[in-house]
Amino acid sequence: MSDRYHNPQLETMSTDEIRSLQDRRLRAITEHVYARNSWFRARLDARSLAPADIRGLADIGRLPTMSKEDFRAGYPLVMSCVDKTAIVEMHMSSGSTGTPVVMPYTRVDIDQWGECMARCYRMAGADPGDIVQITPSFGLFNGGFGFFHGARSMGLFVLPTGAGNTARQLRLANDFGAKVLTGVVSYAIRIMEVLDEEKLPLPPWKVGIFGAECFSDAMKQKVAGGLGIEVFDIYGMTETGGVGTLGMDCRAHDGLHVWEDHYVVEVLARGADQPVADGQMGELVVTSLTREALPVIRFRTGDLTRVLSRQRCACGRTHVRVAPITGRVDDMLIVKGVNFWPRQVEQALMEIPGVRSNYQIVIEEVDGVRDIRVNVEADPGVTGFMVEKHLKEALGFSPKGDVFAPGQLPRQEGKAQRVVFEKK
Ligand code: DLL
Repeated sequence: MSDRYHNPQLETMSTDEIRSLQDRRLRAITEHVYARNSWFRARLDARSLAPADIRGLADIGRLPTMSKEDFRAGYPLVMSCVDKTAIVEMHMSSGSTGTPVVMPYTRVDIDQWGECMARCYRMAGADPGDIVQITPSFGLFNGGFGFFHGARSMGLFVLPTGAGNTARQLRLANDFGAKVLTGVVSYAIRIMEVLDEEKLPLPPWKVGIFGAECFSDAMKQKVAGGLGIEVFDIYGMTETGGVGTLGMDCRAHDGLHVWEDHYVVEVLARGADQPVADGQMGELVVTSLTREALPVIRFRTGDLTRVLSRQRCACGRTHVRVAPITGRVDDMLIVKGVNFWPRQVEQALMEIPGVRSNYQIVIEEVDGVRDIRVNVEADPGVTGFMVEKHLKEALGFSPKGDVFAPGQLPRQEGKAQRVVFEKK
């Protein structure tokens, strides 16, 4: 399969070249954080490690891991490795606990982000001059600006609609001829609904780049069919520098390509510092090699995945590929002794003909005993019994299934809240 690259030399370099680049960059970033920031210095000192002890990738396991809690405790700029005057932008995520995680950027960091994102656009098949519709808000959430910086690096025409007013967005997309649609997964679903409700013509998009939420294969197919586009799964997070920094799938759709010249990824056993074998599921741990303001060193992302392949992909790229994110370490649900991920429920629901894309998994707890109810929007003719039967086949146990008319379940702006806990 032929593919297009933003940076052919770096995207297709040999595995040996990638490894020696990573060795060099790991040494440099360890020296950088040690020299520039007392929080990082104290962490290495506590292990009696000097930067010179980290000679390359083989020593990465000697470095301590860091977590979201460190970011929260370090609010606002405790972990920054540059002078405040060198910071040109910041993004922030608040998550469920509300304490912010802040990521500052230097000019160099913005260029690094733009480079990662431009590779993603190109990998999806965008051509210079194409119109990209950016639907996340331009604010503290990194989505809007990330898609923007990449579009600038690649030379796309930016249609910066931001969030909301979906009918107007669709009109603009049609009037100007948007070719690339970007956003969070739930917004792709919202767009399908509005197209249907308002009977608007389908804009001439050719690709959709979505992420920020788990995305089952069945939902990807539904979005691809509903919007008439090829769908890509883009990955990144505030702590690694935002959307697209960690990679995306290519047109072969055979795993997410991680940008290994910028990031080292390890898959560790849950709650432990031991790597699992390739192919085994574990927690993704990330080290950023090229970021200045706040590099992460062995950051425990909380996201679950596995290494799919270290071989050259059909698209020609050589960087490691990981599976689409299955869920978060703390997302696994246990009901009546059965363990499952919300993504499995989504996959099962989307396989039922007539079931729409909006759903909720309600975990009810009565006197400490958990039960599960699945609320789903569907066309007339779909019954609770049909939903229950299919979920039983897919999950091995029988949750209650309640069917609602389209538009009746709650919707959130931004990421959807799919799992709801109710205590009685
Ligand atoms: O969600 C970055 C982003 C924006 C990605 C727009 C894609 C599109 P945060 O708000 O910091 O940043 O949330 C990061 O979201 O640790 C994952 O749990 C989840 N996540 C991000 N991308 C994906 C994906 C953005 N493609 C957290 N699949 C991460 C599954 C994802 N989960």
